[in-house]
Amino acid sequence: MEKGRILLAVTGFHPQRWRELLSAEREVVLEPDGAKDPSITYAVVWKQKPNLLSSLPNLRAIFSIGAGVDHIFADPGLPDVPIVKVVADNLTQYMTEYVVWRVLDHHRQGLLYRQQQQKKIWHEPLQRPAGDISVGIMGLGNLGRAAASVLLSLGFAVNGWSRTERPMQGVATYSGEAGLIPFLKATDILVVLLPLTPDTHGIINYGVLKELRKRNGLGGSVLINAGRGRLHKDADIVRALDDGTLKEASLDVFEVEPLPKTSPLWNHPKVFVTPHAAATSDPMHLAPTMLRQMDAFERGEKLENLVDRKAGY
Ligand code: NDP
Ligand code: OXD
Repeated sequence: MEKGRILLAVTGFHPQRWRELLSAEREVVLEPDGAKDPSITYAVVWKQKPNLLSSLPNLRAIFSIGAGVDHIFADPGLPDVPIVKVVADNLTQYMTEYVVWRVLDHHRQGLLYRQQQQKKIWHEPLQRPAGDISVGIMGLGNLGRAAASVLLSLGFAVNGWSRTERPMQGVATYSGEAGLIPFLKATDILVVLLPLTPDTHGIINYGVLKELRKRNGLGGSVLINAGRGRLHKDADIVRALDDGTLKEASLDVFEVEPLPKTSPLWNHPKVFVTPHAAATSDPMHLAPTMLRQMDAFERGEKLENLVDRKAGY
């Protein structure tokens, strides 16, 4: 089979590096030049323009530049071809670092120490051991499981919640709607690593935050969201922080990105903001895997890391 051409269709950043790396082995056409081009068989995308992919008559597969694929499903004219998501050690490592960094900062009272330092206060607060704290990971998939195993090795108690039952050694696992409340009630630090789907949209609301365990060694419950912003409601988080339902939050993702300058989250004293930077898709690591998959597909082999279109992730 002839080597198919690639349409590179991204918004929000310049895809130069992706273009260089993919063109090492295949012809790459930059959107918008490729519309209706019959020689294009693959699309490599991040937030592609709506109805663009449906204009390609011979498209055979879509490759997401991220682990999340909600940006692809946002296209009303999405063609019915296989979608491949990112599963890569390099991305998983970044996310594990982010989760462990934020969990440790909340657990080791980083916010209090930063405040004390500003006021030149020399005071050692009571510090509980990690084993007194339970971290609940919402979304026990590729990223959630990797973070869970490092948190376990640090001595935290770890809970996990998934759509289907996902047993994991050392982790108390819960699943589905019936498992959600028991999972929350056993959780001090909630780490959200869910995909955004019609089922998970807005799932982290005020009512859910109310269910978290509050009488714990942390002095309150904590939210860390590195999944997607539209899993939560920004206003519900502010409300929960202001009335003490939440002690602190680390947010990497927001309902609207970039986070509008008018958002109260920017200046909230209990919030730590990062600009959707928890785990970056590094083309140096990901482009070669995509090229390898395209070659294998053309030899008649199956694509790996396929998205389940019905589940939406
Ligand atoms: P996976 O597909 O491997 O895992 C998703 C997990 O979420 C699975 O455990 C799945 O359950 C669970 N899940 C999905 N829907 C539901 C539901 N309705 N109820 C309960 N659990 C549910 O994804 P990854 O771990 O690779 O990535 C997770 C998300 O992280 C991405 O979709 C993306 O949004 C986000 N992300 C954010 C980044 C950032 O920089 N902030 C970087 C990379 C990813 P089950 O196991 O039963 O299928
Ligand atoms: C991803 C992301 O989904 O970076 O990979 O958000």
